[in-house]
Amino acid sequence: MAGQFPTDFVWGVSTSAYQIEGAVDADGRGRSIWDTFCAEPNRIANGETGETACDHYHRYRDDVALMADLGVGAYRFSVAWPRVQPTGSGPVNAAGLDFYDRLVDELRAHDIAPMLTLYHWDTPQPVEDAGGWTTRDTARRFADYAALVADRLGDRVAYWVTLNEPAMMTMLGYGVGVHAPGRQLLLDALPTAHHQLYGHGLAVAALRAAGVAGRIGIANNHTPVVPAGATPGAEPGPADRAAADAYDVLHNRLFADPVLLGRYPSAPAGFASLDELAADTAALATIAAPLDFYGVNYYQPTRICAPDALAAELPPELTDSLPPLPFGFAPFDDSVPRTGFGWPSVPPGLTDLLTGLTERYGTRLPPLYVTENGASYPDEPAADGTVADPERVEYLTGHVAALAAARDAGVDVRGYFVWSLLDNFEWAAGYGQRFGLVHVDYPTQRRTPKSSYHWYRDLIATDRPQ
Ligand code: GBH
Repeated sequence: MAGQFPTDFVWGVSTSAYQIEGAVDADGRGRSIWDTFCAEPNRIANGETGETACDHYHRYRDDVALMADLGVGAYRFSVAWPRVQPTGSGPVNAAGLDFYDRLVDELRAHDIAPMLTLYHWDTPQPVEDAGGWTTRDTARRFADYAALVADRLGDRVAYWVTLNEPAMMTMLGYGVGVHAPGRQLLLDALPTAHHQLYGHGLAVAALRAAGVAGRIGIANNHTPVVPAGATPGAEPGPADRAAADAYDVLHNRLFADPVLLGRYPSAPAGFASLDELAADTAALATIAAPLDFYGVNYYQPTRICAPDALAAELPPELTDSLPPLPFGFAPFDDSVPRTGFGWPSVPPGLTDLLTGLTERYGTRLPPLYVTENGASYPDEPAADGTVADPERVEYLTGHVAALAAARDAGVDVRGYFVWSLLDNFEWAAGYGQRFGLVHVDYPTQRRTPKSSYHWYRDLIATDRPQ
């Protein structure tokens, strides 16, 4: 399998700050919207929080050692904005940035290329209090923060990722409110997408102005959208196709077109405010700044039907209380394997996604990296202390094969990052969903590599000149 990949193909693992670091009060860190959200009742499964998480802030050397033993060529992590600027503006908190300085040096000492994500959803609370991504000013603040990080780490970071999944921040954070900051603006959340994308463009300009040595990109999550009838086996009709097109705009093209083409997709019915965003051509010119790579997070395809069908992705209390969206989520056939979250495992979706992006964006598409792919399962240690996760091995094996198929089809994809190195704080699901190649026993913080870790190590080793 790995023989199909060139020797300079980058095998990596991904994490994010709030999901692993803990140490929320250390060294002058300010509060983020996730600290606030987790403290509210009924937001997170079992009332869990990222207060301790994997205690990576104190155990990062152990975690880098795990990566070195795994043999990865790169590590994608995120910087917590509230560690760098505790109130989201003003001078740098040097003690907070020191942590990432130590981490980057530790990685480089082990020949692991740092891929640094500037923003993985942990907005400083004072920035949210001033409007968060509903205001354009947040984009400027984000670029100021980017410049502070570039100033300190610009000589040593190999890859810069501006934003992680602005689609999820828009839909889950501001649209339906199952993530921080917990707003329920529905399609009125579209301006938050525009402001994030503008922040991305301004941050790219700030990184270029700082003369950072590394390559610059973004990590968008994409899902191939499949028009479907509302019941398994039913053929999709015209209303289902229109709904699927609307969802494809909302989830995929709304975030990729401005970045790669400098324009918004044409607005489907119900997306009136998209036309206003499209008129902001000055911002679009900034948003379309040329990138050195394009990061893609892939988990699964989505089957979309006309809006009268069950909105399977949302909890019932939300679907009951909100006005209807212009699409519905159709179920997958029972024969499709599910991850612990219940998400379908569909490896060919990754091939379809990568070839689809290549076709749609053509020469405007920079080299691709799969910046996240992975699955959760309820992994627990056996009596002898080992952790076997054959389902994750199967999920990853299928997706690496799908990646090879995309390369065979001519896709320029240069790296693949497993989500995640460690079991960690899985947002609204708390600690119940385990995505790691390494099991974390939270009470003791003991790390135990799972069988998938050994599988990945073998894959990487066979791809390396001995
Ligand atoms: C990523 O988001 C995040 O970047 C990361 O922080 C997170 O830990 C990781 O994925 C795992 O969740 O099958 O219809 O229920 C991924 C966004 C949104 C992808 C929900 C899967 C499930 C749709 N995810 N989606 S459904």
